[in-house]
Amino acid sequence: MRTAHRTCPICDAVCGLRLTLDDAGHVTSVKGDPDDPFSKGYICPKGASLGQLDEDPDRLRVPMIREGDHWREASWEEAFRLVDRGLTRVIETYGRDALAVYFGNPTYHTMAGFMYRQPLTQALNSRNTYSASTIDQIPKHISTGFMFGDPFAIAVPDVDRTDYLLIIGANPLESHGSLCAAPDFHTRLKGLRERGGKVVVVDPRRTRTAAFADEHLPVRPGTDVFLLFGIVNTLLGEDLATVNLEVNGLEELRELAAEFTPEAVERVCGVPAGHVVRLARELAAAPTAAVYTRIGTSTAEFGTLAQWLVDVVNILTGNFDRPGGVMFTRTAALEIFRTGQPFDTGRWHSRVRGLPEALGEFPVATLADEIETPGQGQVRALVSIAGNLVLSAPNGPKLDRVLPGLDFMVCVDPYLNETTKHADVILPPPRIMQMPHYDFLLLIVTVRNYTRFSPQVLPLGPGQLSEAEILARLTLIVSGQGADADPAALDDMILQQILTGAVEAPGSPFAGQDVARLRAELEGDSGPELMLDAMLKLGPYGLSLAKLRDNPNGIDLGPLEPRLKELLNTPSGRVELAAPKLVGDLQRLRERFSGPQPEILLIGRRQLRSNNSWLHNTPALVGGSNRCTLHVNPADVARLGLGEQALVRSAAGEVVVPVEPTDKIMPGVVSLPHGWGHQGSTQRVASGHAGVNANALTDESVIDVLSGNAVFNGVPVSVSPVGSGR
Ligand SMILES: Nc1nc2c(c(=O)[nH]1)N[C@H]1C(S)=C(S)[C@@H](COP(=O)(O)OP(=O)(O)OC[C@H]3O[C@@H](n4cnc5c(=O)[nH]c(N)nc54)[C@H](O)[C@@H]3O)O[C@H]1N2
Ligand SMILES: Nc1nc2c(c(=O)[nH]1)N[C@H]1C(S)=C(S)[C@@H](COP(=O)(O)OP(=O)(O)OC[C@H]3O[C@@H](n4cnc5c(=O)[nH]c(N)nc54)[C@H](O)[C@@H]3O)O[C@H]1N2
Ligand code: SF4
Ligand SMILES: [Mo]
Repeated sequence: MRTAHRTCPICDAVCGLRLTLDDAGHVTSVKGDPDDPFSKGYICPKGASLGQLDEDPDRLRVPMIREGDHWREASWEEAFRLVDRGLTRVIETYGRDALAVYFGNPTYHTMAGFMYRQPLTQALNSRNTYSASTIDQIPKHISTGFMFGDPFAIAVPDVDRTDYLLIIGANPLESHGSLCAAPDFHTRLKGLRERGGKVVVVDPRRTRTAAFADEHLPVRPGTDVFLLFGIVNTLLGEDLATVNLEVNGLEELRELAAEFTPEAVERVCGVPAGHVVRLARELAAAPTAAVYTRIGTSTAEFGTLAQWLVDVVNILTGNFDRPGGVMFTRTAALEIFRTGQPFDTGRWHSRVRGLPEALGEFPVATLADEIETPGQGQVRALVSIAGNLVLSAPNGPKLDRVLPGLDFMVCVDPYLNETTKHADVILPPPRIMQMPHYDFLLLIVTVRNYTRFSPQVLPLGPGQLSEAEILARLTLIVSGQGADADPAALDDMILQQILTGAVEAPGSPFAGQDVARLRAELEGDSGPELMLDAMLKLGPYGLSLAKLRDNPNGIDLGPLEPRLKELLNTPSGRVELAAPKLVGDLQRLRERFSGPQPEILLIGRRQLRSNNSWLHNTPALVGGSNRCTLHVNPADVARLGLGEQALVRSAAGEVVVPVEPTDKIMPGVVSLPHGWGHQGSTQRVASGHAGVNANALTDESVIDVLSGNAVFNGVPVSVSPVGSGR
């Protein structure tokens, strides 16, 4: 028996875990790590199932090659040769834009997913680059890009010190927080209330978070922008604003907000005018306050405007970049993602729908169009890394239909599932216990400065490849170096780039140092570990991989501190409250809400024991309360005459789904969780709990125009009893 320490790789909470393993390498127990200064022993049912997940008998252990409907196991050599032939032929015949890449959510949680993303994208040099960002948080990058000149200037609520937390469209007691890494959100919110603070939740559903809060305000899906404008209108109209940053556009904002009186916004969003006014007054009066929002407002038709106004309210109440308000994390690893370049979107546009690029990517909502529509630049091949787009993308079934038309598809994924079944080759990463772990991305949004590295718990078996090596070899293949090129050479190039960047950066404490000497001092057992060591040594705390190894429970680096001045990168040097592209989207907002509104709107929900599309094969995580059902208010059940099952129809498609009547959801709104609809996968447990694909209803033709983000919340649907009216 032995004990190992490991950060949980599943969700954004980055909990520290303490594992017990037997001599054969089986995980016999998973507990929260009481000595982790950040998560302090917290664990949820998903983390507790990490052992089962890790040893899932349905996980792929070796590369798989598809021949027609038949799959066979293959050696890595054969698999990479085939990938090289398939991808190279497409590039040589049709050009680089014919090869698309998708980086799915788990790439945000692995070291390899972070470290090879840019090299792979650069080597690919295709406009058809896609990631989970455009079915998730891209509106936040765009709004902060325009406001602060830095698309990564994502401020997190200072949950542990604030006196007032307004949560709009997030359910951290079940999602465990996102763009706000805070293990054990529940205890943190309890602490907030115990110190006399207040928590208010705006959500069409009375979620676990809403039920815990002091106050829950139901809102009509997709209309949070109105609520937020009503708050801005009150703050400015009642002279409650205390702006303590250098800003541009305050007067323009005042003019823009003028039409959104509390009475006017009430008519659209359904939150009574009196409450809108009171929220504004409470936010302004609280000693400190923070407004926090996530998926409920981000994957919505006006996602970018909503993210913008959340920061605006935090600025107008004097809470931006100050303790107790919203602040920026200072990460231990050098922030190589901050480019210092001026920010804009639309440097190029997608071929079929003419959608603007954002952060170098096109929206996932148009990937199927680019595959399906013939012509110069048509996508003919796809590299999908940790993605299950048939279940995750808007109108996923459309991808299910068009993926078989590709000339070649390769997936890096541990499962043969709804999406990877279309691949020609699947390259499986090793077991979770065989991967070292560092959260390059999630640690940039922690509510305290914190760091933790987990070495691999078990070594790779003979002939097994690390995910780093898989991605490195893919990178070498798309750069034209073939299936046998040496991944170590790529790692050296990446290291060289990191070190040279730091040495050449203006004002860097490493300016002028000798890159070869810095390189010689690096330590680590793999490319990504050497890269981490470099980034820690070049980072603001002067840490190292060795230091992190000596502190397996993680290191607390102190509370967040103001740092906007350092990040602000607008041409004016000021915060832009009324950036032209943001303001330009207001006309679309007015038009969208001037006519009659749909009678029933579909929204999503996250479930405590699910994680997007990939945990349903773990027996402990399915069944009981974790089912794919449609939440419907009892008044709607009666009005629509629903029985046990309902037919839900949208412009994109239809599903038949079990009805779960609950007064936790407001009338006129129904909710279906995503990540279900398990079909054609070899995941035996998941197939027995199939559920339906929520994204058979979401419409890829409707997007948040500024960011291209998918719209999962506020989808117009009709709901009818099964067996009638078909
Ligand atoms: N209707 C609706 N749709 C949604 C959402 C919603 O709220 N409503 N939410 C959206 C959001 S926020 C997100 S982030 C996306 C997520 O959607 P995706 O990007 O598709 O991500 P996941 O479903 O989390 O996992 C995708 C794949 O990663 C594989 N995987 C797991 N671990 C690893 C690993 O270590 N390495 C590799 N290579 N693969 C791994 C899994 O087997 C799975 O096939 O879904 C989006 N879709
Ligand atoms: N257990 C679990 N945890 C997860 C995940 C998971 O699948 N399961 N996924 C992870 C991922 S990829 C992400 S991005 C995060 C997301 O983290 P969260 O955003 O906290 O997760 P959701 O449960 O989607 O919360 C969105 C809330 O918005 C509400 N909502 C829907 N439409 C609207 C609207 O128009 N306005 C308002 N105000 N609210 C609305 C929904 O009812 C829901 O309660 O969670 C992460 N953590
Ligand atoms: S809350 Fe998230 S990080 Fe923590 S144990 Fe659960 S799944 Fe893992
Ligand atoms: Mo996400």
